[in-house]
Amino acid sequence: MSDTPFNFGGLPPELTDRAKAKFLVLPVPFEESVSYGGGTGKGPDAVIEASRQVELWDEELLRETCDAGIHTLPAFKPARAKGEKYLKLLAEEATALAAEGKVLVSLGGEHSITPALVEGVKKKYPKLSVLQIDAHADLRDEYEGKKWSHACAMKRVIEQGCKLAQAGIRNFSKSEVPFVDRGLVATAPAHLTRTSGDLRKAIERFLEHLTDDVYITVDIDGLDPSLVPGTGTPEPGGLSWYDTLDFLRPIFAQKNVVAFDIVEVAPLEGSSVSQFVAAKLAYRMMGYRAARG
Ligand SMILES: [Mn+2]
Repeated sequence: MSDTPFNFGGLPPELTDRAKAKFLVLPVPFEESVSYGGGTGKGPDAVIEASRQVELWDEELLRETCDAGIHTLPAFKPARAKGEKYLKLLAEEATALAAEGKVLVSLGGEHSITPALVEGVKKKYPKLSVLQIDAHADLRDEYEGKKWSHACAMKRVIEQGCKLAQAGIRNFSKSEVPFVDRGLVATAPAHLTRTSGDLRKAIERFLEHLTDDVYITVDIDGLDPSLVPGTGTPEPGGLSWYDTLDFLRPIFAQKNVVAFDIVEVAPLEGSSVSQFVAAKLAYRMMGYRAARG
C-alpha cells in the first residue's frame, strides 16, 4: 500500500479537494497532561495510517462515504507552543476552520483538546451542545494542578455554557459527583445501559437534552478495552462496537452534527486494532453525517 496517499482514507486527489470536501480532518497530536499510559501524541498518524486500510464501501450505509470529499489537513503543530498556549491557538484554528462551514473531524491527541475545539466551533454555532462517549466523566475542576488536564475536559466544556450528554461513563471521582447528571449534564453510566431498552431510553433523554447543533467527542476509552486496548486508561465494562453505533446513529439522524473528534488513541507496539477501530468509527461517523445531507 506504499502508493496509497497518506491522507484519511488513502484517497486520490479528486476526492480530497479542499474546496469541494464535506469533511476536514485535523490531526491534533497533543500529549502533555497524560496521567497514566502515554502515546496519544502518536494517535493521529496511526489512525490516518489505519484509515488507508478501511474499506471505502460502508457495509451498513451501502455507499462510499468518501464521495462527499474528505480533506486531511497538516497536523496542528504551532512552533514553540505548549500547554495552554497550544490550546489557545487550537481554539483560534478551530474558529477559522468552522467558519468554512464544513464538518470538522479532529483526531487526538489527549482529551484536553476538546474544550479548545468546542470553543472554536461554538463561535459559528452559539447554541452548540456536546455528546461525549468516554469511560471517564472528565468533570474534575483540576487535576495534578492543571485546569486544562484531560481529566477536566468536560468541566471546561460546561463552563462554556454547553449542555452535555455523556455515555459509556464508568469512572467517577467523588469531586465530580455534584456535576454528574445535574444542571447542564445528562449522564448515562455504562452499567445502566447494558440492555437495548435502557440504551434506547438514554438516547431519548439525550435527544431531548441536546440542542440542534451538536459536537460529538469520542474518547476511545469509552469503548471496551477488549476492542481498543491502545488507550491511556483502559477501563473494563465499556461500550461494544454496536452499542457505540446505537448511541451515535440517532444523534446524527436527528441533530445537526457540526463537528466531532476521536481522542486518546495510544497505539500499541505490534497491534493495529485500536487505531483501526478508531479509523473505522471516524469513517462511519462521516457516513452518518453525509447521509443527512
Ligand atoms: Mn476523556
